[in-house]
Amino acid sequence: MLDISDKVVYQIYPKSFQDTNNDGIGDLPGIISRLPYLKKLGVDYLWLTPIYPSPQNDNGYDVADYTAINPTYGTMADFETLVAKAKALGIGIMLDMVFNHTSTEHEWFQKALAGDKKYQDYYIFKTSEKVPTNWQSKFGNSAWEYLPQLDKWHLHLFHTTQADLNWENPQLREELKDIIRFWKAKGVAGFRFDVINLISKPEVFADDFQGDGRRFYTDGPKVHSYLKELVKDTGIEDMITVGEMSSTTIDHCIKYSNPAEKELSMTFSFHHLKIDYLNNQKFHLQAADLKKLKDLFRQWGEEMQQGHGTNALFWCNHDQPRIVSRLGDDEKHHDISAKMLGTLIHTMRGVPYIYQGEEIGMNNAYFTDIEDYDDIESKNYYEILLKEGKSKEEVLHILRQHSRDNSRTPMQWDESKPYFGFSEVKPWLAIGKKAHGIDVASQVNNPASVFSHYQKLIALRKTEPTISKGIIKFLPAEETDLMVFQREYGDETTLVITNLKYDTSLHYELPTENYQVLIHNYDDLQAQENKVQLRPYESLVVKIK
Ligand code: TEU
Ligand code: CA
Repeated sequence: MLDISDKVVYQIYPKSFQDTNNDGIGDLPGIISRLPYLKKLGVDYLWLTPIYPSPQNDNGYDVADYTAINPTYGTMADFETLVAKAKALGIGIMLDMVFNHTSTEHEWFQKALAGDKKYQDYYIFKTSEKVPTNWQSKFGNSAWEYLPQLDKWHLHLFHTTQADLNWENPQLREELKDIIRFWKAKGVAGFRFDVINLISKPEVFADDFQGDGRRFYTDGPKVHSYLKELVKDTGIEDMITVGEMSSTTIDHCIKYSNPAEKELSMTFSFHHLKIDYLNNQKFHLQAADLKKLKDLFRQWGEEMQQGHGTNALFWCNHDQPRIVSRLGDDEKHHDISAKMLGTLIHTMRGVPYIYQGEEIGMNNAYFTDIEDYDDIESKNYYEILLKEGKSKEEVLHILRQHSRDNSRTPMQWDESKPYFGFSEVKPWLAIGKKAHGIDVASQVNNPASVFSHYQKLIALRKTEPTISKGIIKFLPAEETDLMVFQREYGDETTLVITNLKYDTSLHYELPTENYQVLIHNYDDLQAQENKVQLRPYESLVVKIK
């Protein structure tokens, strides 16, 4: 089994990372040109979100050809160069496998539309007088689309042009294994599996009178056997793999990631990123529930450990708002809170992920007009929320908090250049409105920068066995906003004490006054013997002697 305990993964959204042919869109040569930067940061793997031919209705998660490169991003030769150059730097490439659905422009779906029975059985078609079930798409509205030319409905848990695949069909499963084999042969180091826990649909498709239908297809009856078969038949159990698990449970994530199960190396779960959803609804806001956050980190940290599962540790990705704007303070305590949030993720048990721009503290987009947005989910919900009676300003306020475009604004390389050095022409999505003063150029050689703090966190995971291999134990903290956990390995203990809030100074009594500070996000430490004071967003990591 691959030892990934001291590894860190960097997620690249190629469309927004670096443009080199001045079409305003990021590309593979752009990623190649930034490998030295990524090496300096110290990451071990690069997860690329989909780079395959796609109509881009969902920015590439609508795949039209799984074994080719979208010409907008470059050529297969560019990809092979990226793999080789990354490997020469000790960096592995992870590709995104979108196996729950294909684009309706995929040749399989086109053949199905043309009446080819073999390919119709690659998808989920239903003949029905009315919509087969009342299930909702995750992007809003019905999860079924009627196809007049076939007089059938097809299932799409996401956009109407993302048709769900029928994993019951062994021929389809063989096709997907060949895709894995193709990229393995290209030298990729691992795979991220998109919403892989939705692939096992129920025998009977019934209406859901308690919800949007997700309870019928999430962590479905055959999901583990499908995964075991895919991993075994493609021989990827010794590669780094991660499954994106939508609305999942700890028990399933233990089964998905316990090495004895021979499924995946680790899982993404999202419960900790719904603490500011009112009634679990993304586009209805509430203040972040920090007590719930603490409980979730403890529960997922300790119970996954108990079951020998592995959490992918993350705040940010291409679907999530920027964490410093979401849970930190991007006005008064920008760097301090960005460093605190990074410290939390990088000292817990699991494999940390850094999303492009998180390492320099990039903020949300703060767009002010629906025309600024690109994301299909945001545009769908703009209409849905207006129909619910919300005003335009209310809806734009909600999108400013939770739109996926918050994380998709161009990477901010160098403010002295046009478009922050991302491109020489207007990018496909506008630079964020709170980008000023936040760029790689001003941070990469500044020891006090957010970048340098992330560099230290990554290095700490490689030098500090308590962090890479230690067990995790959450300690009681009477203050709601104080999160305390320790990592134990052999006779060594590392303590992580964090003040999650902006307006309080909290005190904590260390078990001894013999400690060594491993990393800290303030310049000075306010302590009397073993009593430390934690100012707003203060995060202190100490090794107990
Ligand atoms: O995301 C699935 C997913 O759970 C999120 O899209 C979430 O449902 C959505 O953001 C609402 O909160 C994966 C990809 O990460 C996402 O970019 C794709 O749009 C989606 O699957 C479909 O492939
Ligand atoms: Ca380009």
